[in-house]
Amino acid sequence: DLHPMRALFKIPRNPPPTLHQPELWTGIFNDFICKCLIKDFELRPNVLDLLQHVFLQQIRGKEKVLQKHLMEHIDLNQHNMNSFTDVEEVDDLATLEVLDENTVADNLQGRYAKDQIYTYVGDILIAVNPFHPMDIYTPEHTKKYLGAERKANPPHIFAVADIAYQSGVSDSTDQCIVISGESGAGKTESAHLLVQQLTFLGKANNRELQEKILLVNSLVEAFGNATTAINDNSSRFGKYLEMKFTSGGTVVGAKISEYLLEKSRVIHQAAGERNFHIFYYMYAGLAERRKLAHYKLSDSKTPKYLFNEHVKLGPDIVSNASYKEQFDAVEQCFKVIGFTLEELGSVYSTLAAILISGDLEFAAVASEHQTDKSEISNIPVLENVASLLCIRCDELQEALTSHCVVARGETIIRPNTVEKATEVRDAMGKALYGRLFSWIVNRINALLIDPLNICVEGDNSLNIGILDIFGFENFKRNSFEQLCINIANEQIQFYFNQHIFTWEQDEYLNEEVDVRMIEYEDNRPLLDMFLQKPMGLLSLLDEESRFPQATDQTLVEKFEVNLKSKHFWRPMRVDLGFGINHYAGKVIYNASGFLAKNRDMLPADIVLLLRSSENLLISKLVTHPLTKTGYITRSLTTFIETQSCGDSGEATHHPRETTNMRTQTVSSYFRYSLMDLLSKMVSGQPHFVRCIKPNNDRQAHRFDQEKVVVQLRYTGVLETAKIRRQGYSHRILFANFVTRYSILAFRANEEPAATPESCTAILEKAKLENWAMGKTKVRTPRSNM
Ligand code: AOV
Ligand code: MG
Repeated sequence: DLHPMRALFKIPRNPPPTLHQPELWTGIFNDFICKCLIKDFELRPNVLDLLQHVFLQQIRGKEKVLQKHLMEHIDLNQHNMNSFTDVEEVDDLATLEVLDENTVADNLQGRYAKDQIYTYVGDILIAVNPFHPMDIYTPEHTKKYLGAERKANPPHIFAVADIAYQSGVSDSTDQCIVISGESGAGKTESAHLLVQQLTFLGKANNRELQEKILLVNSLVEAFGNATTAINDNSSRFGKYLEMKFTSGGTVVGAKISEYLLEKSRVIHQAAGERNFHIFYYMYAGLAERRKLAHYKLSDSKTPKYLFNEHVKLGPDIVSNASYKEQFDAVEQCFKVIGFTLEELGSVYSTLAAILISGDLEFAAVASEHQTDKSEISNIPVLENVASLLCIRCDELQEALTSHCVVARGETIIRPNTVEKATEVRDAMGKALYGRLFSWIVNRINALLIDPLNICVEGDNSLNIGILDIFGFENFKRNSFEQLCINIANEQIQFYFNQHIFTWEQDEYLNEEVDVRMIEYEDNRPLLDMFLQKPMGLLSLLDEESRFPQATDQTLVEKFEVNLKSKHFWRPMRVDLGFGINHYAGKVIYNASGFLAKNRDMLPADIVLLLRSSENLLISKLVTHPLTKTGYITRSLTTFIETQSCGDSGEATHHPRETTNMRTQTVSSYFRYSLMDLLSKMVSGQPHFVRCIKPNNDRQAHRFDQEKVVVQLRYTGVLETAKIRRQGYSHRILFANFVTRYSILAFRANEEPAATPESCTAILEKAKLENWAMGKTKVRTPRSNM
């Protein structure tokens, strides 16, 4: 029964051709290929090969083989038939007749009302946050989008996973999916869905591995996400998850890179915000298991680091059922991924030590000679911390309340004031947490980078990376963390622009194709203002951080004198305030604490003490040069030498370790991270997902047009639609075009040269119009033209 084939190839019913009529079949085949061309229905090369093979077989009269192949083909590609039915135009904004802000917003709103949260702009996916659970991520959907033609199904995040996977496998090139959008827009959820679909696509032979990969996100997010004023599950770090596949497309492992965890959250949370999830999960989980005491925690007195005076977050932590469940889930993730019970115990001890250290109190010791000495006023707390960290109590006290200075070869011990001791305490908490986080990530990587050693050396393995960072933020009060987060977003936007506009239009010029250039908002001047050396904002911050006498006030003044940019301004009546006109809007920052946060000092006394810990994990945290932690002993100058803008090769190397005790500043580490990230993104073929937040109240079914229009504007969606509509993006190298479509104008056994002439012959034979011939590529018309 050739019925499905009949529909696909439009085989006449009356009279039906028999398998003995080769000319008739060739005609049908040609029509089919032609239609593919016109409909912009990309035949994947392997499918085309198969088809050609099938027809060649047929022409030679091998009917049985033909029939088998055809049936197989059709079996695999049932969905292809849909692509010949008319597709709703609104699925792709680039196909809109009228392209302006309102039409685009109306279109998205109309779709949103019908719960169609996904829309394409050419090859880019727009995802509007539904703010309610959707039933479009079921196993049925997973299957529906498997190897499906883009137009066969409504736009979907699974389709993005599929195209990345298919092009990765067929072209043997690394792929990179870049997810962007402001805080709470849905980036992290999208990243989860992509991993889910990619794991399915890359069917591991090993179920266990599949399960592990699916758990990675949940585990790192328990440690790296927190409730903020904008998002209850806000990412407080940047995450690049690379899934590794064999050249044949089987998933064999995963690797995470983390960027710039917001460590300051450990010791302080802004109004209405919380500490990292894991602390609450653990607290509630241990309480339920009656194990709080084992970790020196008390259920009657919540640790200060957990208790936010702005929110009523007291006793409910212990009884919170969801926290308890989450704790079980996190522990399960740890176990499945392969952490040992001993490691788990060490992780909990470290977390408990951090929490309890926040309750250490200092009092000034007044003596005749020195009035700036301090001592710990709650020794039982000190004992608990020391016991959890497996270090000596008296040594901890000493490291907190005094510090060593080496002068003329002599070591002198100087006391710490109460203020200084408190700083050291907080610095220790932040450092321990930051390093614990990096250790967990590194450990996951060790367990998950091709654990079965499937990709032997020399195998062209394939990476698909998913970038999910912290989104653009604008709070009532914005500090150093928001500045870093927003610069990172600025960088991603720049990369998007480069890819979509600059490189695209350069290609027009190179190909000498005459098209109208699209104007877009270039945020390069802004990025330069931040990153340039030596007069960019980050360089100025570093310079000021090196002066012991500098204050946050002198820092802001330095900015004001040196930053000659219309994007920088000083607001009236805001002490220590400065404003930046970001691509995504104006933000006023408060420079209070900038210098201290940037210096991010961890006294050597604390490092040496922790190194002596009998807890292997603790001593490892401060001994090993963990990648990406960026505090230990890296020389700033070595570090800066490794950063030549645009030199992606260099940027991936970590700065050399030196014995220099000078600590690296956060901003220089941040700059390095950005370069590292960029080099990763540039090395793969990018796919973009742009998340849009439909309202500020996290409400389902509410579409605030104004809010959406602002996002569409700053992300350049309209311009993207315009450039995609020009259609030159659908272009094929001469060689590929000739291989794919030669059958239309040449005989099967002919091998026409990959020249414009051959392409022209094919296009003319197919009776196509609106095509354009470049110098190396041919632009084919799209169905919407
Ligand atoms: P973000 O990653 O973009 O913010 P999230 O991915 O955490 O944003 O999304 C915020 C919330 O929106 C989630 O917790 C869900 O409640 C909801 N949400 C998002 N996408 C979906 C979806 N596809 N289906 C259902 N609900 C969704 V930040 O990390 O703050 O920048 O730093
Ligand atoms: Mg997130």
